[in-house]
Amino acid sequence: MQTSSATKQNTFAEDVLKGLSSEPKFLSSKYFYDDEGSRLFQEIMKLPEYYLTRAEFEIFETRTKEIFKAFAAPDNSFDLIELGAGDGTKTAVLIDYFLKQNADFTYSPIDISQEAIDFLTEKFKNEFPRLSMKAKTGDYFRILKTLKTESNRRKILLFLGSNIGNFSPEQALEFFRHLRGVMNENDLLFVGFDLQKDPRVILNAYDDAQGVTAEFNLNLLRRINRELGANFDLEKFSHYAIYRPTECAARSFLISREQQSVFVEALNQSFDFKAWEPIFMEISQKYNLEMIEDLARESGFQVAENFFDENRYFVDSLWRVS
Ligand code: AVI
Repeated sequence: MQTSSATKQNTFAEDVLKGLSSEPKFLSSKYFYDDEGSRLFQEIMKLPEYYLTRAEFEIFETRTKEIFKAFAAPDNSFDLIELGAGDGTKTAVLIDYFLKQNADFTYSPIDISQEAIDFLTEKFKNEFPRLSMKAKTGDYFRILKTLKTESNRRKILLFLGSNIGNFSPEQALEFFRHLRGVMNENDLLFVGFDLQKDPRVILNAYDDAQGVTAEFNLNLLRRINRELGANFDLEKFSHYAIYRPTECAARSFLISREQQSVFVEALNQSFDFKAWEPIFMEISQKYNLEMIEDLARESGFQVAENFFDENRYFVDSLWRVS
């Protein structure tokens, strides 16, 4: 029988095969986050151009009281469930305040990465010894299905950091519909959306002067080299980002700087690149309030309240089931 890590590796290989055999070529940004990719993303979040994390942090710091009020009604008791928890820095602001209010709540971070969950559990155990925490690793929907019947308290699902932006609008709709299916009538969903703004500000966030975002993209080729035995020469690819205001979407590509062939041992196959051929790497969809309302309605929700930063760069949108 296959181990689960061998299965994961097969899925990775299959996805690479599918992406590099397509026209135009693509690779899935969900594979960005190996150890080095996660480290590079931490660096991105500190870049002067990458406003998203700071904007959402500002919302959490300045609107804590109102967020708490919206979460805790009617009886101060709820289960907080964070999808794709990462390092939990933003959530820590809320947890700290909720504990000080003596709210009766549990915190369940869910992540596909066991490493991320172990790190977060250790960190929060030290930071918040009074916190009742039930971390889970694995598929969001499978875990949420079990949580649906495990407790009859109000559940508040957090999906922060504009993670939804890495889905196409169609995938986002499907994701929210699926979430709706595992939620009860009184549950809430709290989602971080990056908003439309000056296109130059958005483009710079995905094309930083220090080249960290370029490294972040190129690192996926490095990962394919290491894990699937490929021979990508990173010098022969360069990062290129665009923002299309008509679609409200930033997109990242790696461009083959010359005609070349790359061999992937795990697939026992070569892939040909023409000079200047792109590999589509990532979408970062931006939203306006109308798009958010439509998305909520079409997936069975209703916007209850929006929390903005001062620049209105970002919104954390609280949805109730409709
Ligand atoms: C994780 N995600 C919300 C980031 C974004 O802004 O789309 C990933 C990222 N890609 C390049 N920079 C940051």
